[in-house]
Amino acid sequence: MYTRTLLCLLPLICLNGVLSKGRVRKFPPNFLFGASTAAYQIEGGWNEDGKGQSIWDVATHQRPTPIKDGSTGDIAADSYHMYKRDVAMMAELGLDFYRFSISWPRILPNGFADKVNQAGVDYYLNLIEEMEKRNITPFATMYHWDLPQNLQKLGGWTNPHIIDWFADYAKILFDRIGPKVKLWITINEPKQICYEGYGSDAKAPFLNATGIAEYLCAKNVLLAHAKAYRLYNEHYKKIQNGSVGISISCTWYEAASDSNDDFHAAEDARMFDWGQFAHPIFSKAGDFPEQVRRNVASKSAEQGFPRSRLPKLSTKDVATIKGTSDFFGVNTYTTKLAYRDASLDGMYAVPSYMDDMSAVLVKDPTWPQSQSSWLQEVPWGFTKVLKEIKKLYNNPPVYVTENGWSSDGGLLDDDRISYLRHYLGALLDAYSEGCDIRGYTAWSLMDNFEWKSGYTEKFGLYEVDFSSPDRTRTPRKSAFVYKEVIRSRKMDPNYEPNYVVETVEHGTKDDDDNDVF
Ligand code: GBH
Repeated sequence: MYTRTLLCLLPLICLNGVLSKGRVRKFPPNFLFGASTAAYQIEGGWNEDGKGQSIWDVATHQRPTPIKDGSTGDIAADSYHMYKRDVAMMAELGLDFYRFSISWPRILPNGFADKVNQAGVDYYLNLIEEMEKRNITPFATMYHWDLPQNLQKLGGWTNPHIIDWFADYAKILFDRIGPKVKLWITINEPKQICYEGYGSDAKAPFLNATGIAEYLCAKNVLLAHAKAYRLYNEHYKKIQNGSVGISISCTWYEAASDSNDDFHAAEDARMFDWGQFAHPIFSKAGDFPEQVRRNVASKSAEQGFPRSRLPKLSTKDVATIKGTSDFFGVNTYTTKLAYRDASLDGMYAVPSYMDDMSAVLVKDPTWPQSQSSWLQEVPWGFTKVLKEIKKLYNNPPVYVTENGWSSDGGLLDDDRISYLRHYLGALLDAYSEGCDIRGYTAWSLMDNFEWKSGYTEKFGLYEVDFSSPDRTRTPRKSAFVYKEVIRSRKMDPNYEPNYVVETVEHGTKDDDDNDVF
């Protein structure tokens, strides 16, 4: 007591004390805050009102199940019925925008554009209308992984015809939903679609044809994105006046040592992970990054393939893809260390994407660990991702379209609060170094179906009670912290909400629409 009083007589030290967790920092004027979800992860209503089956409906119904807890997204958070509650939550948080995705097979049950399911279109129009009442801007993603099964039968993203199928789907969205949407994302995370879905078995359709399928997919995804972008630009932009972009998952890979080899391992890892998709769209030269073209070509030759397993982008393809994004949507969560180790030759299958990259990727055990094995809190890696995008791609406008933390549940989520504060601080660091960052999106508005992990990893600002028939939603402590950031347009690391778990639980259980804020 005595010591503290004494120290506070010295203004400088006293100030240091007050700022022990860092200083209050302001967000730039016009900076936007949002939260994100994806259709399959929250909607449920998997076979209602004419919806067709997606590759995730098929995957989760497979026996034996590929899903960790044997669960499905049949009901999920039931947002197909609970969307009014979802919008009330957005309003409680004070969100500027909400990023959601549209289910392709809900709009086009067979994947093709011959038959439009009006009930599916109406669901999204109703959601948007509800958001309009609360002044929340819709930020719509056309594709977040729930491919119509009918198209998967034909090879899905490995079939070049999907470029037209996707553009047909985009046209229907622009025609029917476009008048209400000013912010579009064509595709969420091409690398995860291609590598996790086709190159490995981490995501549906579990094709697991590495070294081949992810590269076929990459070319098709890029051309499909570009075709949708150009369609909007040529036929809709003048009337609808919106922006169209793409969301790319960008993990930071840091060299494990200052050796030259590790420097190149980290660079190759970044180029394989996100440069593969960012370069063709955002770089001045276009095309796949040199590191990716070179590595896959030389490995393919060594392995006796008559040509590179990475399909060529023709001069026309390069021109078609280049410049097709009004902003860079960055999904980013974590950082890994990368190194080279020749003695580990043979640790990866041949041929494979990982062998082509030839980097060893590891976690640092000292970094805080979330409930998801791959996700650790490394805020400086976030700053580095944003600065690298500025450097490589001439400082494009950036929306951080996903960022968040997983826990194993519970309402008192101080680990998520710490992550949120540190990542917002890291974002402001990048901003102060000149990065053109326009907005931030928390993943996720609420707990949801975390793909192969089922319901075992909770990312929500709101907890969802998956055992209750009405899927009761309750704000976690982090929701109040985020709400204060949005209200004040400041990040105050010392802000502590007055959060009492019992009261909150009681309040929302009694009345669904109870505004607990
Ligand atoms: C996002 O992807 C998705 O868009 C979203 O649907 C999802 O719910 C959210 O993240 C949370 O997972 O280190 O080899 O184990 C995040 C993309 C997924 C990329 C996990 C890295 C780990 C690969 N990340 N992945 S590995």
